[in-house]
Amino acid sequence: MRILILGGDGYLGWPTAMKLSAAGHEVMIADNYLRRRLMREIDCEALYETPNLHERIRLWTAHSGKEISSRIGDLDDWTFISFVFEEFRPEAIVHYAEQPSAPYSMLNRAAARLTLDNNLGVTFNVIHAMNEYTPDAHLVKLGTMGEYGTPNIDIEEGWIDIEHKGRKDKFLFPRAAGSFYHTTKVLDTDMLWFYVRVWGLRVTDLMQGPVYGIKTDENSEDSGLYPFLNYDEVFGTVLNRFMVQAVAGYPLTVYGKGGQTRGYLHLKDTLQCVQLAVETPAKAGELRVFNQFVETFSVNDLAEIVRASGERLGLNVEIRNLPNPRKEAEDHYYNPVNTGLLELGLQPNHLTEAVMDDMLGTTMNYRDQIVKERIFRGVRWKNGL
Ligand code: USQ
Repeated sequence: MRILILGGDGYLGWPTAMKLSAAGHEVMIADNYLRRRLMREIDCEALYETPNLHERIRLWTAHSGKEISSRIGDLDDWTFISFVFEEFRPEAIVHYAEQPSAPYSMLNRAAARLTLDNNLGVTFNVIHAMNEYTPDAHLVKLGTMGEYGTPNIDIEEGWIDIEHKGRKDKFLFPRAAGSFYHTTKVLDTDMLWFYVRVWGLRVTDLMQGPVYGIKTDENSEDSGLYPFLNYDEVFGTVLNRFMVQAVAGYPLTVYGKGGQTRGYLHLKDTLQCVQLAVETPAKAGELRVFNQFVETFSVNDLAEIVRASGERLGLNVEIRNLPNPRKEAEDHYYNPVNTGLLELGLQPNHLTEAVMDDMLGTTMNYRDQIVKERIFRGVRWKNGL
């Protein structure tokens, strides 16, 4: 298939590009290096340097013998995105091209505005470009489990049947996001659902939990192909942060009581899920939603798993509960359904001791590059920084 990966330079986008290229698809990446720019601007650069997209692609071709093409530009700019769609005519589009950080979106007004404009603007342009150039293509859009929040009932897979005063109908499962970033994903979902209804687009919306990990089948022999590994408070996800904290000898930063529970998955499983979704497209006029995670953990569970792994690898890991800078439930019911992707064939990679030790061991290779000041600065949900 011809697959266009929007945001293909990112933590998930680059490994996805290699995975789909390895599987024999024709891959084009579009990216404007927004993530790299924001990381530099707020001093949240990743644990190690990563080559730019052109260099990454050269390394991938040398490693695999396969070609990936790339276009650098802003997908919020209609001239650029329409050029990319007209030129490449994708059969599938994987859309990661969003500002992905909840804390970034809560920093200040300008950061919230950038998140709103970029995320909604790009999704809007993608929808219009599909309608104009590739109306039969399939959009695989990265949403987030955080769209649902933490309701006191089971979380269904995207939709819920409701019986009200003797009548029944099916609705999008109620959304109650916990950050402004997550809210932009809810707005994306609503916008997609509107255009699916009126224009009959094919869309898969993946409600993904926090991702962890570095190595995949494609990059494990060449660290030049690794994705960014962020450990800072803004762009790092919790388990990746805890690994770096453990290596740095920095007490693990559990926010509040640590009972916050989410559905987690290894980077390899993100790739499997996206590949499965791309290769079994949604029907025309269907908004298909999958809950994309493998297992649930509380923050306390993760801290304990990292502490135990550290002990096995000779690190002395401390855990510290900090006042929670976010506004979120710290002790709550959480029971989301995730059968859709398993039915499509997902073979989960669980967070076993071996997986944890391998990730922590890899992180230890970069011990000297850790900048401790980046680990915690306390971006508060109420008044930003
Ligand atoms: N947390 C800590 N200590 C830390 C960092 C985080 O206790 O040092 C807690 C947070 O308060 C939260 C949980 O760990 O309760 C997860 O936080 P996170 O930063 O790993 O994840 P989040 O901000 O929700 O965002 C990440 C990705 C985002 C994706 C989302 C999936 O950055 O792109 O959409 O995970 S989900 O969480 O399911 O919404």
